[in-house]
Amino acid sequence: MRDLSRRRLLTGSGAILGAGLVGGSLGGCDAPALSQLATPYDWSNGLTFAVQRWLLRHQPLVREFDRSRISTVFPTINTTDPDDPAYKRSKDLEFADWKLPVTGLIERPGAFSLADLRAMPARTQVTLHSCEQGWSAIGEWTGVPLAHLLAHVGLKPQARFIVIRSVDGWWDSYDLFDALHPQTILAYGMNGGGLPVKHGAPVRLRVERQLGYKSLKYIAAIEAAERVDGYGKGRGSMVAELGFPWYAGI
Ligand SMILES: Nc1nc2c(c(=O)[nH]1)N[C@H]1C(S)=C(S)[C@@H](COP(=O)(O)O)O[C@H]1N2
Ligand SMILES: [Mo]
Repeated sequence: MRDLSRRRLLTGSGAILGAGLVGGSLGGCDAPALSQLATPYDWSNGLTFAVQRWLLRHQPLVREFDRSRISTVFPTINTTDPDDPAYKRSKDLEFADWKLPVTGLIERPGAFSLADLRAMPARTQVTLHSCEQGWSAIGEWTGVPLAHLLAHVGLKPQARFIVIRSVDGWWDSYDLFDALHPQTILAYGMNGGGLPVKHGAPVRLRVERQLGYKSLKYIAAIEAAERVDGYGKGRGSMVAELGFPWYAGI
């Protein structure tokens, strides 16, 4: 009996690893979480990534809360008002001139204004934000699903990652598994109003299955790519270059 369950466990974990590596092929072996296995820490990150991809293979939604659960205080950290002349000008115009370029491996590249995004189908979700710095808060976010925008512009078949850049120099990348998740949205509204500047106006990303640092604020550009090892130092994100995991699944 014991032997059988042990064998089952072993084949089970083999399946998990296999699924992770195949799941990785949604993101590719070039997924930063699987391609840099230099230290035991990298290995454990890679294993976390593989197991989470397997557990979440049916793309379940994260828990959504009732509006009554929205936190009265939602902390804000790092950049809270980008010190960038073009951003400041745009902010003074209430972002009327703001445009979001969508380029790279895209059939119909374009640039979208806030009004363009607001005219697209919207999703509102009340979710728990968890920051790696040890705090969490519940907020309501309204925006257009990234999947909708990407379907609108058409991803080329080679596209496997979405690279996003922010006004303050933050940048990050996401494999299609997370980029196309229904709760991955480009949010322009928070708690029933517009998105405040301190929370990333005019548009921020919400990636609900990862830690707060993956939810980029002050989005400036979106690009579809086949690989991310040509960006920056090749680790797939700014925070990864600082030593944080590229994949911050929770
Ligand atoms: N462009 C940009 N995006 C960012 C950050 C930032 O400083 N700049 N901070 C990140 C971190 S660590 C967290 S926890 C959340 C914080 O979002 P909030 O300030 O709206 O609470 O945004 C993330 N996205
Ligand atoms: Mo964070």
